Amino acid sequence: MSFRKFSSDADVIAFARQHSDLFTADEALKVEEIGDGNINFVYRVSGASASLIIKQALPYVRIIGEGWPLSQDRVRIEAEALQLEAKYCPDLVPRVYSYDAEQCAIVMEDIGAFANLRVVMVQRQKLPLLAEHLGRFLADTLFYTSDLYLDTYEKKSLVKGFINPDLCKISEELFFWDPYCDHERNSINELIRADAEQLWQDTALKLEVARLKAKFLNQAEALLHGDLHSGSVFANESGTKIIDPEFAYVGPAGFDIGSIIGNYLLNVAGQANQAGDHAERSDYQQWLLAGICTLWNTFEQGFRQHMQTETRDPSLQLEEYADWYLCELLQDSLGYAGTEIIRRTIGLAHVMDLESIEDAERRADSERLALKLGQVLIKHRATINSIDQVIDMLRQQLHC
Ligand code: SR1
Ligand code: MG
Repeated sequence: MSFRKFSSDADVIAFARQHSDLFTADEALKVEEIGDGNINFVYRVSGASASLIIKQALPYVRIIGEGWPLSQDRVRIEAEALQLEAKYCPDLVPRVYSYDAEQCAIVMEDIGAFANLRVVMVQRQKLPLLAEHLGRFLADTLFYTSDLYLDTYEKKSLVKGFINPDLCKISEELFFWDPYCDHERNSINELIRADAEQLWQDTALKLEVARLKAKFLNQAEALLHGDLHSGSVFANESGTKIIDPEFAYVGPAGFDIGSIIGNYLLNVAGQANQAGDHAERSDYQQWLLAGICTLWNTFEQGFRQHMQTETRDPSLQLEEYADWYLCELLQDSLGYAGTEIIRRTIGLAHVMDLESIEDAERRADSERLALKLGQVLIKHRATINSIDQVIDMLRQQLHC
């Protein structure tokens, strides 16, 4: 039998029954297609006693169609990445019940009790454990998949298992190429076109973006989630689930940290002009900045602790090396945060944090602020040695 897109609810239900033992034989099941991402189809199958999620990868990008073919190996990569992440932080990822290579589908835990972080942030909800959870996820997944923990053979085998050229190509182009020229894939609010054109002339910026891209292409440092934006995080008051690691590959650790910090800052930029009470929006911006600080501090503490107690290679055990490594990683993370912010503002794939601002002039103001934050992070990252300096620099830009 060869690959076939699910063609009906009955088809999806039969697959769910075949690949899990959650449901009783006589239980009536219903199916909803709940995918709102750019790339795949996602179904929720639910009955009276239980529910689960099925994600199917078609041989093309969902929002574009057959004109943008995409390897279905991404679904194997996602299933394996989720299973590996679950080894180190089982509470922070959905459980994989089953992976069917032929149907290019993963059957996994329904995380319907959690809300999409992008929506949470647009609605200005404060989740007390979010930043710590994200910091811990990053410390554990990035450390335990790096040469700081794995031996030579384990690490090389990890690199080999996560060769992900189609998905890497998307990021290589959408992060580091399109937004820095007049590319046909870009989507630019006419009101900020002049700002985009100015950015395209900024050679100092483009040099820094080229350096970040070179690391993305060459630095096989740790297994990345690869697409750690707010839409890949589901959270509530007591828990956090990180989903969708189909872009996983072994790359520079700062890319994941920067992607999520960039998404915090996209919301900060959006809050400047969202509808609603000014004091409430400013207070939420402060909460987001404090969250970035907590996220990094949790990450740094966890990662440093792992280095001190679990790095076996004596040549990497020096405390001064840990200091240097973490400072370099902070600077990389800021650079990648900047590229995420810029590509979400003038590139192909935009975000609700900015798009939901109805008034076009106000949206343009937030987009300009986002471009400014992105550029400052990319260009000034080398002057930064601590997260407190980052927050000071951001406050200066935000006048808050
Ligand atoms: C065509 S894919 C556009 C974006 O959606 C994914 O979630 C990734 O972020 C990608 O860059
Ligand atoms: Mg995704």
